[in-house]
Amino acid sequence: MRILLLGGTTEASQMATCFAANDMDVVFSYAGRTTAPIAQPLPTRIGGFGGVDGLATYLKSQKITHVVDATHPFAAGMSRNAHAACTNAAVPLIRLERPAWQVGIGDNWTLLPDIEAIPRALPDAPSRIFLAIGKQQIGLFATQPQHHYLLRLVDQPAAALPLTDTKVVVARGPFDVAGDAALMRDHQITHVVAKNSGGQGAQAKLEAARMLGLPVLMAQRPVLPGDSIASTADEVMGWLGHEADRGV
Ligand code: 3Y8
Ligand code: NAP
Repeated sequence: MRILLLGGTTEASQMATCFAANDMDVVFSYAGRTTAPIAQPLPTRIGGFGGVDGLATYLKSQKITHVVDATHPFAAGMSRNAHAACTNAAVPLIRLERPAWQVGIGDNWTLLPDIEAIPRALPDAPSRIFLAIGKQQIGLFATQPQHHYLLRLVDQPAAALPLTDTKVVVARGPFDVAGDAALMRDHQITHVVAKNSGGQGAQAKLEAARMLGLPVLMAQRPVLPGDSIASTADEVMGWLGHEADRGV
């Protein structure tokens, strides 16, 4: 059994620790989105595969027998490519995915179908927006230049940002409620923008928003293919054991 673990999330790091503890033959894969990703206890590759065909070629050349997709719920491109490549190559695939956040008492959420729908859901009047969605999609908000944007990014931006009135905070999660509440108060935030990532790493801003009585514009997750889904590392280990029993 030789496993490709598609990473980039807390769950992927937990899965990596489990695989390493069991001395399993695994390659960990990062997209290469950040300058200094967290080191993993497994042999690690960094960078794209070159689409579905590139991934299929990788599976064959590396003699991968199973793929665990532990990428982020919003990493739809990778998950869709993994499903297509594994289907073509008849390599078993499972997705390790954390449950979505559910709105709770005291939350003031507006649910949007995706990130693209959020800019036009913002108020017309100039406001102070906490954009905690990374850097890849902040350009969408250029259509709403009247606002001040607080951007939390993993790395200092290398190029000019597509927004004018911004304040950048460079920080890597997981975050805590007290820190996020202080950040929002210090920057007099009026609205929080988030994607329904689930998990603990990005949840603090939602609890801080509830504490401060701030509205949250929440993007729903993309729909992903595949019917083998696990929510814990143990479930993945069980699936692999079952696969091994099947002689796969
Ligand atoms: C490169 C690997 C681990 C994984 C830690 C998790 C938790 C901390 C919270 C906020 C939200 C956001 C963002 C976030 C969190 C964890 C997890 C998570 C959100 C690293 C990492 C990589 C990335 C990529 C990065 C994205 C961006 C998203 C920032 C490493 C640190 C906003 C998602 O600047 C960029 O281009 C950043 C891009 C994709 C979302 C986006 O669309 O911009 N993650 N994040 C992975 C790779 O190269 O394959 O550098 O160590 C991983 C983590 N980020 O092992 O403990 O599991 O979610 N990551 C979101 O959830 O909204 C921050 O600020 O409140
Ligand atoms: P994406 O849009 O779904 O993927 C775009 C392309 O990036 C993929 O087609 C693939 O390139 C490459 N890629 C993505 N994940 C990869 C991986 N683990 N290993 C190798 N190549 C990968 O991905 P994304 O949303 O930019 O996320 C990139 C990474 O950040 C993922 O590992 C994800 O888990 C992590 N992350 C994302 C978010 C988020 O909000 N999107 C949050 C936290 C962490 P090729 O087509 O060339 O193969």
